[in-house]
Amino acid sequence: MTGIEYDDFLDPEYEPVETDLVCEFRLDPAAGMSMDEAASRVASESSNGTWAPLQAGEDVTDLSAVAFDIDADRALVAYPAALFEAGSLPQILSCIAGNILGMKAVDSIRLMDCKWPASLVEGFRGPQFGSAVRSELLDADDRPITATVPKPKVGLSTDRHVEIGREAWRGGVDLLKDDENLTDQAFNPFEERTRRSLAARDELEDETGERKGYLINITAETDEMVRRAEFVADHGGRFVMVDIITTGWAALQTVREACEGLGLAIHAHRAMHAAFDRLDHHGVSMRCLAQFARLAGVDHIHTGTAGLGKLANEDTVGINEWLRSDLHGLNDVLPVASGGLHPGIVDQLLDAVGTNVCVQAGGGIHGHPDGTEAGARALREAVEAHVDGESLEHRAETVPELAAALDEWGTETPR
Ligand code: RUB
Ligand code: MG
Repeated sequence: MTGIEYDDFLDPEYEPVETDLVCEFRLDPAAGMSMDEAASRVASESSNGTWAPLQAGEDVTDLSAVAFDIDADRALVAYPAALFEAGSLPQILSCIAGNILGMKAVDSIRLMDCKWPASLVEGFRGPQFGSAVRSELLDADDRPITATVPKPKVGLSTDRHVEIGREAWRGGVDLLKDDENLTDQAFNPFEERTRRSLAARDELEDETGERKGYLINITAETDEMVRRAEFVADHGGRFVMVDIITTGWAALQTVREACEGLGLAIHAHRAMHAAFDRLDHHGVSMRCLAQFARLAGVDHIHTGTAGLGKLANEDTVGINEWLRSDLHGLNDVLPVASGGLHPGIVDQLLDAVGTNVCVQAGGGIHGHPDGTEAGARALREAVEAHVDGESLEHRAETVPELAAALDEWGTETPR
């Protein structure tokens, strides 16, 4: 190849080969620009082109991407695998979700979906446990996992936090999770919270006869996250929580590597995802963010509530299906439904998302009129009723905590 011209990047007849990474974009071309031109500019800027035709000369590997299937506002772009460094999410994202998001050639552009070739997937660790956490780390192999996050999300003293954890575990939830804003603050320091909460977990395991877990938020600067993960493992923890978007993909990959040796499962919280995925015509879809997270190796990830909770969500059901689908042998990821859930919505939620999930509620447990333990029991019973094929109302006849939750919140979705 001696030159790189714009039309090198568009070929309607192109048939992708097995080693290509194929990305689907939604495009709104700038004024005066056709879809074909805009799509070829996307393929160019995200691979080896720029705004001007180039005299590339000799000694250049041909790493051109090609736009090949353009239909209405969608374009597929195929990238040769040699363009990428397998195992480096930052490098891959600098190509397929980099400069192109700000190009004047498009008024808006959204990375919708990716089809990953084996050669790229093999560079990543993927999840250490995935949905196997249900049986390997907990006693929930025949039902959805239940989880709660203490509220208020920040400000609880360590004493109060640990006590709320005890009540929640005693009431029946499997997992206690730190909220995203709680890391290592003076009112509730990380090390003391970890030590005391894990000791409480041990007591509650003895008391209830069930394995319980604590999703400790280790989110911080990368080296500090690794140090915190080691601290958790040293004190008998089996899970850590990482806020994966605010932390960043490279840091997540480093934590995943550390967790391999420590045997810790990673719970991925996704605060800030809406900066990428909330606008349906621009940014990076949650589907793609979930794909990056699976490659990096999280074991659980929040994917929303199929429209039933308090937060706007994109295609929870489709994303969950992708997380469970085969990806060249990589483990699956357990989807977490969270954000405005309460026992009265559980039936509708599990009908929509299936039972291989984690159901997590904050306000829907700690806002129960009779307190946290009653709220936890109501959530667990709602989940069990669904699995048993029993209506919530019928179960509530014998479970006063569930009856009180239904009286309080009904079966409405909150705003
Ligand atoms: C849930 C909570 C979570 C959000 C985020 O509390 O604090 O941070 O649900 O969830 P509550 P997602 O149950 O009181 O709303 O990442 O799925 O949007
Ligand atoms: Mg939260």
